[in-house]
Amino acid sequence: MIRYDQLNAWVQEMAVLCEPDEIYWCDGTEEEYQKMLEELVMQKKAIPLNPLKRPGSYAFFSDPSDVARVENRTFIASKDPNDAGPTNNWMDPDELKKVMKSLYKGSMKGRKMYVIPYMMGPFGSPLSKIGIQLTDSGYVACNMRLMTHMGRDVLKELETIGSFVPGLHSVGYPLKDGQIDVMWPSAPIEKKFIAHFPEENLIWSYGSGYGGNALLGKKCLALRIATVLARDEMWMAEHMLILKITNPEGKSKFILGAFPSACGKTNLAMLVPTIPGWKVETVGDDIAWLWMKDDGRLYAINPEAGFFGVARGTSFESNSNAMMSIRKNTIFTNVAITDDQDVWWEGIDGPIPNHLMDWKCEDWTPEKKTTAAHPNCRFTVSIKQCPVLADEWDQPEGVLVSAILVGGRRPTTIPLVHESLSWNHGVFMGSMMGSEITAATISDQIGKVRRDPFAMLPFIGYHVGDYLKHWLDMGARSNEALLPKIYYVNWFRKDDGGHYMWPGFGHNSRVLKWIFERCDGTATADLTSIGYIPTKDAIDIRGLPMQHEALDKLLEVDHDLWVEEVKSIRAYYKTLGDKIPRELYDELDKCELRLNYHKEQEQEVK
Ligand code: O2Y
Ligand code: MN
Repeated sequence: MIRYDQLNAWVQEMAVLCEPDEIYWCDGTEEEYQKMLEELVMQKKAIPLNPLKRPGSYAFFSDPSDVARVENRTFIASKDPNDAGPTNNWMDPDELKKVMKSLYKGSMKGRKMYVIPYMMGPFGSPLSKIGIQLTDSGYVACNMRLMTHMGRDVLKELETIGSFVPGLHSVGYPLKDGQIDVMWPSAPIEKKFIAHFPEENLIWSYGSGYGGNALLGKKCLALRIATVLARDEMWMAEHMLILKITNPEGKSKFILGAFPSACGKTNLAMLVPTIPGWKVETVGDDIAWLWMKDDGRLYAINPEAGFFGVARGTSFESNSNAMMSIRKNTIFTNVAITDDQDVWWEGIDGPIPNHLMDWKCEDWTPEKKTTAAHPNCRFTVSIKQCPVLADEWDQPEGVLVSAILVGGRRPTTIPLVHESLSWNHGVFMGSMMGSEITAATISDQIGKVRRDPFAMLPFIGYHVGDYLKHWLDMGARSNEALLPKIYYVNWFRKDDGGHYMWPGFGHNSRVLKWIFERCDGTATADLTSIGYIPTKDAIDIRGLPMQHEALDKLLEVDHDLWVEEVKSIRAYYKTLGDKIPRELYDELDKCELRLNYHKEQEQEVK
């Protein structure tokens, strides 16, 4: 049982280090939230939006150097570098603490230190975890209120849960006596550190006020630290959406989806089906925590209580439910502002305005070469505002997982959907997923695949090989009949002319329907070298705006390309070192054998 004097002692110790002018314990109430926002407006750090158009909403604008997660400044400071593995930045924990302590010394001078008690996961869930974040950013405190269960109730729950994950955050911009603050205080890149100490379940973040760097409940706790806890306690912390899908007969299932950033996780979680009678509802759009109950089945909770979604590209056409979620009580970051004080970004509905204030707070007209909103502009909103929120979204017992989707952006090779042959084969699929590098990514590797196992590469708090082994170990605790099937989906196949072959968005419900029916044993599939593929008539194509031949092509397995794919996966595994589990090499070998056998058969027929 945690003693509150332990918590107080830590808060005092950090306050002595950071020297804030004031310590403020957040109670999580609506009144407090409104007061914090008013204070930020008074300090000229936020602008209130037009109450007739966007009631209760505010816009913030970051420093141009602080606009996204900083992977090259994110560290896993385990004692042994081999525990962080080849995909993480590592520093010795004592050395990193020494460097960071010298930065934290006096870093909150002239500022208020907010003490934020927050809960990741529903109250009363066996998996939920408490975090306490100390921060000198009012913007962060307001965002945490929307993104987590935050406040007094969490301190009460601490009596039951007994422990918390401490997180210290400073924007790294102390104020001298009488010094005027800037709109978005932050530190230069070389002084930014997003540090995780997995052996102590400790998070230290310095120098950035933006998103994943600063809202410590999200990527730092609910993924990096949680992956370590999950490994040790036999559960899973994953970068996955959770959706509920209901068929016309009223039967529901829950499906998870692991996709890298910019692959439409939020859109899929809020999808509006184009097939009559089917319904999709949202449980979560970014993170899922999974555990196996005594029945041998996997259950999931969403540890978050809000969305921190990419605004750019969001419209009534691409995601009407997201647009309805952000009608009010929303925090916008780095969007453009219209002359009547509403928000705007590239890809939003309607014509391009003749004049805007851009995300750098400068005048903007369509002649300008720059975008008006930053590409990583965001909305923060409570999940409760989602019009298609599933009733089960915060039930402590979680939701039963029927299927897990994995996928990325692959213009070639990967069919629209294929089903795993077994749990281990599904883990193999997850281990090789990734997206093709495009000109939009600054790289000399255009055309190659950037692999991102289970979309977790930036978020695994330990060695990637051990992480994949943990997936296999979870499966070994149950049996195939009880485990969810894993499906590799690819909405991003292109034809020879470079056009997307699949219409995507609401039409993805056609693939979800096939998966739903596979789980029920009523949909048909062909066994191929790479897994089960829908038979020609198994995908519901009523009203689908595309040629049937294109669907055939989307479901084709190109054996020559897959032989190359296998080589590329083998080369990728080598880069990850010798901890890649033998079982995954076995899956790779079996896939290669099946492909070779198929080619031999083909040649015999010729
Ligand atoms: O740029 C940021 O700090 C946000 S990162 C983010 C936010 C919401 C959901 N996912 C992500 C991500 O990078 O995966
Ligand atoms: Mn994410």
